This record gives sequence, structure tokens and C-alpha cells, in this order.
Amino acid sequence: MFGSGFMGKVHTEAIRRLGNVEVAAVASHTQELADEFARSMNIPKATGDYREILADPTIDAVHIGTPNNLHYPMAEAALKAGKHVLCEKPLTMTSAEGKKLIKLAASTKLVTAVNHNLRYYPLVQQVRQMIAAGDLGDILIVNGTYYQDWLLYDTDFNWRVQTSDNGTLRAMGDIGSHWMDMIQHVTGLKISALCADLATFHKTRKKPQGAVETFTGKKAKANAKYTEIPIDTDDFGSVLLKLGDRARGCFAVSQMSAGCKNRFNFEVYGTKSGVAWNQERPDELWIGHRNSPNQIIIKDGSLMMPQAAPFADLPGGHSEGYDDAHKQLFKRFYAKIADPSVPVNFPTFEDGTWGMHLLEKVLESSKKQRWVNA
Ligand code: SOE
Repeated sequence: MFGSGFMGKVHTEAIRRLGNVEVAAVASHTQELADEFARSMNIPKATGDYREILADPTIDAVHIGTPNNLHYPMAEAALKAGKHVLCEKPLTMTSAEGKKLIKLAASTKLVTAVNHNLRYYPLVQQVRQMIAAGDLGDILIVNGTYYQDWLLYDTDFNWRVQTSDNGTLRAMGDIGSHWMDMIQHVTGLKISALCADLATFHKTRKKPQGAVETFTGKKAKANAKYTEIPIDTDDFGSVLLKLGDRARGCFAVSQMSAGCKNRFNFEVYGTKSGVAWNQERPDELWIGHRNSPNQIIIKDGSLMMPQAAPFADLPGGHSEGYDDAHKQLFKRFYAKIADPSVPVNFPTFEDGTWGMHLLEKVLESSKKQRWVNA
């Protein structure tokens, strides 16, 4: 595991649930941070230098859950060291870096994945299968939001607010990347053009001494010492979309929407029916009909479409959420490593690089204040 923050913990726990994969070592920014994480998670080896882990021939795969600027150098070094790589999103800082990783991986038999875990909620897979089966008809309209509130105040801080660690796009890169991946995954349509507008509401933020873990700002001490620093990453962004050659839509992302903890929702409307799903109520799916009563179905693998049912491991009425979605993605990543003949059933570095390309188009469109083709 490369990274000992919020995602380091989520990945470590999900990997252990697979049963056939062990977390053998953790690398962090410093030896102390790695030691502390290894102690708390009971990991046998810890280091402040990830290259030590890459030099270990007993390691098969690495998970990268560090700040974004480290994804590319770590993934490149891992592939060169012959390790399979599962990397957090956004995959890299630029699409050019993503292309280099794809080329490198193609010259090996190594498996790559990017952690668009949100695809793996059981009812999201149900939506995907309903659309593939034609239940919604031809897709006309998509819309949605990904809103959070953990960066609402100018005293809220995290490495993501700084371009140096995060890249230029923050809300868009962090959660807009998920939204765009999701809508393309469920509809099977590619984003073909977009028109974006980005906003940074806090032009400065108060940076405390020491690192602040993702989502932990509310627990920060009111009397902590701060340095005021300029901010140019986006707090909010909205995007008009064209998908394929017919569908239209829009979405918005925000990390400053009070009350929205991790409110990712999407709606899809076709020539026959519509669907709506919200990550804060993941076991419910709204299905809208024109000529019969609307439905709300509750996640229950035994009642879901056969291709979606394997994504629900627990019986109906037993919630499956964020951690479970990671488990489902990781399960498929390691199944591919164990048996290269199984089909790829997870987002790859190709998907991550396409995602970076779209983010670059969002930035270009926002700067030019006009539509751009993807
Ligand atoms: C923070 O905004 C974050 O942890 C994202 O980085 C994840 O990708 C998202 O799923 C939840 O929120």
C-alpha cells in the first residue's frame, strides 16, 4: 500500500476482505507515518521510501493512494519493477502521463486499474444492465451532481486544495472525475463535447501546521496556527454535456455545499423510462415511467438482473456501500491477476487516461468560456 491516509485505510481493509491477498507492506511520506499506520493496521513492513517495496520480489501488486502528483512516478516505477498497479483517481496530473503508463503497461503482462469504485454499488450495476437491455429506450438526457461540504470554510484544508500536490482541477478532478466516469459507464455513451464553468469561492485558505486528513476538518482545533495561502483550485464546477451523437445533459460538482456529505447522484432519461440514484441512499433506485406508477426498488441480488446480481454479496435489506464497492473492484482486479484469461471487468489505465483527457477539456472550456469537443 502506497499512502497511509484516508484511502490507505479504505484500501487496506478492502484488500483484506478478499481473503486471498495480503497487505505485506506500507509506504508513506515518512518512516514515522508508515510505522504508525503499520502499527494501527497490523501490517508487517513499513517504509518511508516506496522504492524499497518495489525492490521486494515477493510483492505482486501495489495500490497507490497518495496525493495525485505522486501517482505517475509511483505507477511508472511500479510497472518498471514488474508490479501490477491499482491507482487512485484522477490517474495522473496530465493525459500525456496516462498515455505513457498505458504504453509501458502494454509492453508487459501487468494488470492496471484506476479506482472508480463508485461503479460497483449493486444498484449502479442494475442501472447499467437495464440500459444495456433497452429498458430505458434510447438515452436522451443525463444530469446530476456530486456535492460535498468538507471544504466549506476557508479554515478547511487538505493537500487537495493546492495545485502542487493535486493538479489544477480539484473538485472536478477529485469527484467530477467519478461523475463523468459513472455516466459513461452506465450509459455506454462517451462524452463527445462539453462546456464548463469553474469557480474558486475561497481565493485564500488558512493552512494549518501539519497535514489535515481528508474529511477531518470539522475535528480541527479552533485555536490552531494557520498561514493564509492563495488558492486557485476549483471549489465548484458545472458542465453542459453532449454524449454520443444524440444525448444531452449537465452536472455540477462542489466541495462547499452545506449538508451534502458525499452526495453523488445521477439521473438518466430515455425514450421509455428514467432512473435516479443517490450514493447517500445507495440501496434505493428510483425508476420513472410515463404511463404506469413510478417505482423505488430496494437492492436485492435475488431480484436484480442476472449480470448485476453478482455485485450484491449480501441479501436484500443488508446495506452495501462505499467499502463494499471497493471490495468488488479489487476482487475483479485480483481475479485478472490470478487468471489472465478472465475478461477485464474494472476501470483500467485507459479509462483513467480518458478521464484525464476529459478533465483537460473541462479546464480548456472553462478558460475559453465556450463549448469544446472531447
Ligand atoms: C474526497 O473528496 C473523496 O474521498 C474522494 O477523493 C473520493 O474519490 C470520493 O469517492 C469520496 O470523497
